[in-house]
Amino acid sequence: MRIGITCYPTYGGSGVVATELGIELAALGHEVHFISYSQPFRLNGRDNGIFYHEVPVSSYPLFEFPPYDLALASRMAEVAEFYDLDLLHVHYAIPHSVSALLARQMLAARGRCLPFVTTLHGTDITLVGLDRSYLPITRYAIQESDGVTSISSYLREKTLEDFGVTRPIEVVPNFVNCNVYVPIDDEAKRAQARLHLAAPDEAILMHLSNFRPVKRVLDVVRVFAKVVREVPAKLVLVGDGPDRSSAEWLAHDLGIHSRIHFLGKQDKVNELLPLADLMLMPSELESFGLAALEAMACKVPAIATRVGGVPELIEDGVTGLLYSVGDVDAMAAGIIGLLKDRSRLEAMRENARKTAQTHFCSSLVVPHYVKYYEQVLARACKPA
Ligand code: GMT
Repeated sequence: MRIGITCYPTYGGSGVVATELGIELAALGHEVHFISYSQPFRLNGRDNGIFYHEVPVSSYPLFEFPPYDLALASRMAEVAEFYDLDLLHVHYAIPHSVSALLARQMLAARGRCLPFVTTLHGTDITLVGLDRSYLPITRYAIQESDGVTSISSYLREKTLEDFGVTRPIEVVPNFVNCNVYVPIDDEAKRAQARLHLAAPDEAILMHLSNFRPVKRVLDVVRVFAKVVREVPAKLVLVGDGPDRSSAEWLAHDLGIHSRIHFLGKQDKVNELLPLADLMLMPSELESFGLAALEAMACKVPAIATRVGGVPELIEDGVTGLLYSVGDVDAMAAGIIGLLKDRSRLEAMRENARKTAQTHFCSSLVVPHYVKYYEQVLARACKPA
């Protein structure tokens, strides 16, 4: 198949999923065309079968807000025509599904079928999509999509309830490449690799996000401040975003700044995650929680909040621990308990990897997308 993929190319879970999907599809022999305003950050431009098409957005003095969604629709239609695309797959409904809808109409007027699949990721439904200024158009574009997938059952239910769409929504969970996200099973090697982050007797707690308020990075720092009173540990914060400076201030105020590594944005998170003992994900809301899955594949259980689609990924007490949002005391107590009970932690580490392998490996999930594309194509492009 020749598939056009559109996503937000910057740091963010939906862009990561879209990019990894493109890479996996190309590895299966499909031709993948990314169409976006800049190259998705996990693409290195060298993969066979992957092409990138930039969307130029002209700015005129008259345009206080340059219409990216229109430029995107034009580019989608052009790329579909020039490269004979079979379908478009857009990640994050706003505005990508609207642009895809326009591209489909433009090509239909020329007698060409170009169906599109919309994958819902989270705040496109739970936050942005419910903003009155975006709701009607988002609902319309979801309803008009030739196929709609969501990354968790939670998000499907939320979309059906809040948007009242009647189109069936297929749940295709997020995935991880279980051959790239791997634990370091050689203990001596792992111990050696951890040394640049922590002393041998220190635990390593990790957090990975785009540091937006929804991630509650300040809770990560507060939890760590309590943990470190009881157990020698270091905190490694991976990522950057609006709440980074507040987190740095808080770390200073709590007197724990020297125990925290603020690493900023990192490309190869698969090399960092296996060094951690635990991942912290105390988010206000997660429709899935991709960072936790990536950690689990590396045998790192997550301490997370019982929100959105997280319980579909993490089984409380088995593959991680789940708490109420903001319950810093309980999270800290749970972490301290686990770090002091090495055999329980070890069992949880094994379970986390096993869950990733049995339910969320790209080798299992990507064929689900391919099958879904085939169904959509058969339905949408029937010969007259
Ligand atoms: O909604 C967002 O935070 C944006 C979105 C993104 O593009 O980063 O994240 C969502 O999609 C991720 C990938 O599917 C999920 O793992 C996140 O749980 C989800 N975020 C939220 O629901 C808050």
